[in-house]
Amino acid sequence: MLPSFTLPCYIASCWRPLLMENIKEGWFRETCALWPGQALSLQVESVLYHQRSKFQDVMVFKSKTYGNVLVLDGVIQCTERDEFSYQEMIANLPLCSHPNPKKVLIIGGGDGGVLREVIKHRSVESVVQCEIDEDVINVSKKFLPEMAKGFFSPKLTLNVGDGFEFMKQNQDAFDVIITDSSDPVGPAESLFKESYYQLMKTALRDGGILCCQGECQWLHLDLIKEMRTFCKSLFPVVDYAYCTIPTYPSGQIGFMLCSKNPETNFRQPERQLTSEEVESMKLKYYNSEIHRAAFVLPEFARKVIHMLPRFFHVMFSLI
Ligand code: SPD
Repeated sequence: MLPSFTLPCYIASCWRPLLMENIKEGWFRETCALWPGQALSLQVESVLYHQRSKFQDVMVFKSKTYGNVLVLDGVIQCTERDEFSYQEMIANLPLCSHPNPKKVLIIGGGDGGVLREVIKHRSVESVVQCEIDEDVINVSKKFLPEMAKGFFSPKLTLNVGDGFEFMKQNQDAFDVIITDSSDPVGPAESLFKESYYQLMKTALRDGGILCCQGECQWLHLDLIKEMRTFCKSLFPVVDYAYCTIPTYPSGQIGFMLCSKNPETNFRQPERQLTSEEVESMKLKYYNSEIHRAAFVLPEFARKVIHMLPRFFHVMFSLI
């Protein structure tokens, strides 16, 4: 869940006390500076695990109606009931937009859900996953076994360590890179910056595609717009999609998609899944129709996200 370059800054975090104040009277409440004035609550049946890892506060609780819930530094990362929407979309939007994805890199994603979706694709021959926090992987194997089952796949090379360093040493190597990160507060902040996208660009092969956690239209429009602007300066094709998910802030989350292939049209999946494939891959959210629909943004967001910055208008008017 964390970018691994943060190692030195996060050594200190293991001496912090466990976060206790977010469960009161049998309810977990998720608050964060990134969604001020609002909070999601889930009723807790029991806390199954709560420890500080080397990097963060890691908790799993059994909820009354959402199954087991993984929480990192007080923020919900996934629940057994609704995780499939995010994991299926962040994996299938890029994989079905690529004509023949063989080598995939996953950065973060320590619960294993994205990996589970990626290895369902027959064309995918190998997956490297870089996750810095081994405790998250182990906790998921124990308490979120349906998500973590991909960790036993022969296609996987698991790298517990620095995703940034890994990419620096593996250039021109991947068809698809997926960044399944936590939110851009603290350690994961760098994963929402231009320098990180630049690094992914060099780690991608020609024609490669990336897909990253892209936060929420209801909460982070300025950030999304800023990201889209720098992505446009790096890649010929950039687009933004989203899915609904009850336990993420404001009930939805987005995805930033970039392609090195100028012919890519993210809105029309390059490989359409038949209903038999959707069935055999046990998909519960993704299908080719929702792929296309995911790029249709509500007007308030479309205006901001797809509006080109002023200098683009000036440049076009000069041509
Ligand atoms: N606001 C929480 C965003 C978390 C995104 N990553 C979740 C990891 C699930 N594999």
